[in-house]
Amino acid sequence: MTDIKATLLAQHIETPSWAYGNSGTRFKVFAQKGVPRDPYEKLADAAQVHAYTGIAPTVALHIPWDKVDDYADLARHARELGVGIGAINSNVFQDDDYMLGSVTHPSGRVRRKATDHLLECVDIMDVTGSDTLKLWFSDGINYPGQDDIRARQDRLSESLAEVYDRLGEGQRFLLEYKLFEPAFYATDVPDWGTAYAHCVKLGPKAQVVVDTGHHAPGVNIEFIVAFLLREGKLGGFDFNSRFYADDDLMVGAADPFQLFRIMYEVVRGGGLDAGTGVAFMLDQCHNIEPKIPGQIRSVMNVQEATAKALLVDREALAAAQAEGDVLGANAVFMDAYNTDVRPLLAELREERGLAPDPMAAYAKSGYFEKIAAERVGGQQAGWGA
Ligand code: LRH
Ligand code: MN
Repeated sequence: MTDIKATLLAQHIETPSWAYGNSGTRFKVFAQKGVPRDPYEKLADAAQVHAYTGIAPTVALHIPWDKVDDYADLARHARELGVGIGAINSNVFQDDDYMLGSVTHPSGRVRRKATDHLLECVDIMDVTGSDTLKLWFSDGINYPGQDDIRARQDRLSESLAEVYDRLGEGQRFLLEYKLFEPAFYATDVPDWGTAYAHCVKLGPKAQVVVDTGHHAPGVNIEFIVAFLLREGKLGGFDFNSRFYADDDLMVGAADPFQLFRIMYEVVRGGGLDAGTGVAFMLDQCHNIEPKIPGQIRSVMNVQEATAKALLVDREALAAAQAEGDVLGANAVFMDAYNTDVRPLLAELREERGLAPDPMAAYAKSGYFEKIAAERVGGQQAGWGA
């Protein structure tokens, strides 16, 4: 049990700055009281999640949603709050120039503009001390014939190569894939295979990020995780859950069993081992639920799935698998999943001086009432579209 506790104590989940801002769908973005107006206030809210869970010490930024005059000062502010700046997310999906693509656009001028933004994000990494650039491209086409699918891959790899060469010592980029949306016929990085192939060609500083909401219904995500880990190409996760498409709901909310199966392949593949460098990031939108509690609940969902995955009796499982004992093996797996790990996690929190129930402790803290009273006026943060 001590190893399991040690692994859980070392767990590190990164929360996304944009989860603390307003978000929604094309139908409506509902504003909520107390929402941050700038990246400084977003970091303050993220620090609350770390304060009550103990395992969320870094915050991913999104540029330009988190654009500031002085990124070194923002990093200093984060340190004062007891958190750090995590992955830097590029944004080449909201500028009018990118209607027909960004780094894959037919126009060299637009491709240049997009690549320069990616390079600017590496400059921000240099200043904030972040070692990870996360690249997601909304690039794609809506109608057959609209553009040349192969030529767009040539343009994409040219831009990725330039960014790859710009990466400094200890820096890497994670390439994110997504089946569709906003493109509705062909997306230029639609699946893990495309992302993997580009990353293998580029080199060790390029890895794949698995956003759990970016697959076709029915895709076995834990297979992709096992495969990428085996190849040393799993750079990280954008955790969320969904019932239909890229719903960006709380991780584990829609399918806690899937999250358990994913975390089991992470444990089995050494993805929690020190130095493996797999980034466990949340990428969610709390469209109708309170944001900070939503993040606390999400971090706890990953922690619970991880604890259950660590409880799988690996020896018994291997023995049953070797004997071809199908039901026996499945039973060993399900025993772990059906184990209530909440008492173990409450004990772990108390051992490190935290409240056993983070949700209740945050609710009692009065922090929400404080920010709701203070944060009046100004422009609430959102997706800045
Ligand atoms: C795209 C995505 C990507 C982010 C955005 C906030 O759907 O998953 O990771 O840039 O959401
Ligand atoms: Mn994502």
